[in-house]
Amino acid sequence: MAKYTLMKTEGRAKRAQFETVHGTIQTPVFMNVGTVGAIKGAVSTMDLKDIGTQVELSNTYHLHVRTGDKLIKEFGGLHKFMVWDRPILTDSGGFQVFSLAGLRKIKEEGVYFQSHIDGHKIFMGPEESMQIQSNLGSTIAMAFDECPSSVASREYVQKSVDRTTRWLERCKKEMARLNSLPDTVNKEQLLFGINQGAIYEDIRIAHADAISKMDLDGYAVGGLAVGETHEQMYHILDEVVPHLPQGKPTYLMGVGTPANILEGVARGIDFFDCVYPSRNGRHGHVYTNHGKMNLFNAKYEMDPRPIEEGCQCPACQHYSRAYIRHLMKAKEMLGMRLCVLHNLYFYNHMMEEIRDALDAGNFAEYKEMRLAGFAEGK
Ligand code: PRF
Ligand code: ZN
Repeated sequence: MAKYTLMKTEGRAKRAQFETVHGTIQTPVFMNVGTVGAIKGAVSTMDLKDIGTQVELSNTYHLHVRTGDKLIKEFGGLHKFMVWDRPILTDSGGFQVFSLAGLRKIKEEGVYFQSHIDGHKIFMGPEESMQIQSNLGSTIAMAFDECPSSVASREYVQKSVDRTTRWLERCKKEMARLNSLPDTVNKEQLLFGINQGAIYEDIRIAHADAISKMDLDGYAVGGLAVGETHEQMYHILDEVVPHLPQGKPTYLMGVGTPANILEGVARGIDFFDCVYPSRNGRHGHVYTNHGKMNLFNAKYEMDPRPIEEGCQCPACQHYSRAYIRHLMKAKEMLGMRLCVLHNLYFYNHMMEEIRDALDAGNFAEYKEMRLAGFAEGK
């Protein structure tokens, strides 16, 4: 049902739009992370509209263990529950299980693990992940994958990737079944496959070729930004993205810094997501055109300027560095909220500039200008 239209290319960079039942996404796009159905830092879905968010991202695992996807389905789905009518992407749970859950055991059928909330035993396999995401009714569901460690052996990675391919086939089948049921929240839910293979190019390429044949709605590159160097990550993207379908959206999972995003766009990525802007904002670290700034620094104590001169975000339109620093030091929630709003606006706005640069055919210059600015430092 979804339609991906490639509007412009510059080198490998793509400027496209992706039409979904919840509206059209202009890419390249940065999805704003709201793990439990809320952007951390007391940011509401009304705020998200003000700061230009196109896609919200939530997590299967978190919503399954707390409040529960069955109740959310009964409520009418995640869109209705969190009051957000634009696209939502849900991550499949695989990655969160590996990074959060207690004792776990990976088997052919799926993963056995303990809840990070109360330790109770849970099983999640491809079918369960698809069922949970279907109950949530997200616009885009992610396939259930294993993200092997960046230092896993070649033998382990090959075995893991083969299993991830079999899991993907099961996800596709289960999603088709769920989308055809009468009481499904979103019968047009889309499925993105995930490429894995750690830093082994040949495993990655063979896997990309295999999943590309499966005619999915989009393709993610997972298993990056998990401890390898930026150069290794860029090299993998150079090798792998050309093996994914040009006529489908690509998604680089969990990436990254503004510089990583510029490099990802240059290598053909459409979708990004990362906790950096919200997590850093909660710690008083804010993004500027000249690198990150720590608002706790004493030099901002009496600084009357906004975080970034000319920034149109809700924080910079009204408040000074001095006041926001004061709020952060006093541990007032408003301090975090203003920093997170600024950071998300900064990312969303950079993506808009990237799209404009691609439209105008000067992305390469834009990228160099931005990277030079970030490198100057604050
Ligand atoms: N798989 C899934 N989600 C993810 C990742 C992955 O490999 C990553 C890796 N950067 C972030 N989020 N399902
Ligand atoms: Zn701002």
